[in-house]
Amino acid sequence: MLDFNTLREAARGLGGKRLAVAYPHDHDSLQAVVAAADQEFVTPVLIGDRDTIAPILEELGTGVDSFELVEVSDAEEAADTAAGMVGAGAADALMKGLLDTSVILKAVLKSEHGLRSGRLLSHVAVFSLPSYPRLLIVSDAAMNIAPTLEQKREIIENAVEVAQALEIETPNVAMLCAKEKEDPKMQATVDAAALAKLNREGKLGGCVVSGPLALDNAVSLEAAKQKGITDPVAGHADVLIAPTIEVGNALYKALAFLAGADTAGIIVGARAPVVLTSRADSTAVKLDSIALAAVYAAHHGG
Ligand code: COD
Repeated sequence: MLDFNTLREAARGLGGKRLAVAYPHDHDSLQAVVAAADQEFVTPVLIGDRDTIAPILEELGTGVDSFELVEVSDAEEAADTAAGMVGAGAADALMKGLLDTSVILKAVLKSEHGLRSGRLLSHVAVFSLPSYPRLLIVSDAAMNIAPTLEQKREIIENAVEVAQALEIETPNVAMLCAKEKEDPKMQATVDAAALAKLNREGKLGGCVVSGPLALDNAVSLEAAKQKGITDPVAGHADVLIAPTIEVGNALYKALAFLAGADTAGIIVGARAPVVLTSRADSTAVKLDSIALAAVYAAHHGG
């Protein structure tokens, strides 16, 4: 199984994949992109304003002429141009620079760019934690706001694809809820039980789905034992599926900002992965997210 060091190793040398970077007008994004190019994770194509990008690259000890650059006049044009390049096959992955999340997501969703594949797009975050012996995948922390049962099923399928790119062949998927028993007053528990049943019936394959499960029982065998929970996923979750964006987002931020996790995140479900980190994320998070996109694209032939 990969940890983040082996993720970086796996990405190194994959540099043939072209990464269209929309509006890299900030130091952190460009620093990550320069490092990703140096380590041959990807070949970046910068889409933005040359006069803004050139001095930042100089500060970083490199020249703008080292990169392919497509000039655009504003953030929206950058998002549309980058999405169009990926849709047309001129790039293999997309990255958000200094622009609003909704601007890049809307560009990705525009049918004319050809990036949509008919599947649900969802955000998949991967964490390496000092306190957990395996990688932990969380979805959806950033895109789908209040997923329906069918959308949760697709969120699971997307997360499983990322897990498999990380060499977790049959991931354990925990449907996060506030308790372990199905309760008609808590829709999340009803959906969780329905998805676990689909999985048992063989209608949702490639993984083992369990739920409803509270967070402690998903990640701690001790906690599960104390509650008398005997479940193959309990204590061994590879993937945590959040019932809403608020749960997913708070979990992401708690792991990244309070628990000292290494973090990477991409949107999957389109024809190519989208690196979608937030402004507050460090350069390391951005670099690891590029590595994840490169490994995912290589695994899925994107
Ligand atoms: N997957 C595939 N198609 C989608 C998806 C999806 N996840 N979401 C919308 N679509 C399709 C719809 O079917 C429709 O055809 C078209 O896209 C437009 O749909 P709308 O009208 O719902 O789209 P928008 O542009 O109003 O909203 C889409 C967003 C992704 C922008 C919206 O869901 C959103 O704001 N999500 C939260 C983003 C956010 O603020 N995250 C904060 C944490 S980083």
